[in-house]
Amino acid sequence: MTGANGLPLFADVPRPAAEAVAEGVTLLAGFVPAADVLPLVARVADAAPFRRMTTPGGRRMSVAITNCGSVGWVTDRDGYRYDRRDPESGRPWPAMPDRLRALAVDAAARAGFDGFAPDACLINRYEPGARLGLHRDEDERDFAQPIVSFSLGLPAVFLLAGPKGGRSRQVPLSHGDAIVFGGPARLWRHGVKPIADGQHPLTGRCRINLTFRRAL
Ligand code: MD6
Ligand code: FE
Repeated sequence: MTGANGLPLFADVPRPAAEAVAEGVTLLAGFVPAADVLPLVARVADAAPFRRMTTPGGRRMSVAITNCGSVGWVTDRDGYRYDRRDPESGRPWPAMPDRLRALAVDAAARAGFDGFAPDACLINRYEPGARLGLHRDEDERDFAQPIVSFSLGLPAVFLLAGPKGGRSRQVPLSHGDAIVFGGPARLWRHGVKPIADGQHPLTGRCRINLTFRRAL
């Protein structure tokens, strides 16, 4: 069977192509199986609810976060760090579901990072207007390991500053997209523009982002 342009149509094309956004930044459009991932996020959030944490500067983040994995990323007046326990409950973070880990490892491998071994998954929840300022992810020990990012729900505009900073590129991220962020880009500054208002059939009025990291 052929499509309108005469090229073959494959009903079961396994997965989307990887697109190099920049050296070390790979976009896997439509990679994330939302129907599998969202229930796992809900289960994590039952055990460790989303909450807005305070930055070292004393501001409350507009983004609400939780974690799963053997460690979780936290922020408070003392700084940013990875912690084995949820500071709200004093309990260990929920374990990283095997299915999530496997998806993250697969995404990393598709972008050329074999052997990714995430021990932390930070889950961000954005309501309309929430944003993430330009930052570098530098609280991890091994910058040879990439970060794998899954986007679900409302769309976002990811801001990507190059190696020298300066004007950021804007990378649109849709429901189901994965980004692998590593190599030369691993320490580049990046952020998320304020989320536009909207409704998504699976998440409602929010965007969910999962970032898988090797922290320790
Ligand atoms: C977000 N992502 O998309 C925030 N960090 O909501 C990040 O801060 C991020 O997507 C490191 C690598 C990939 C990311
Ligand atoms: Fe980041």
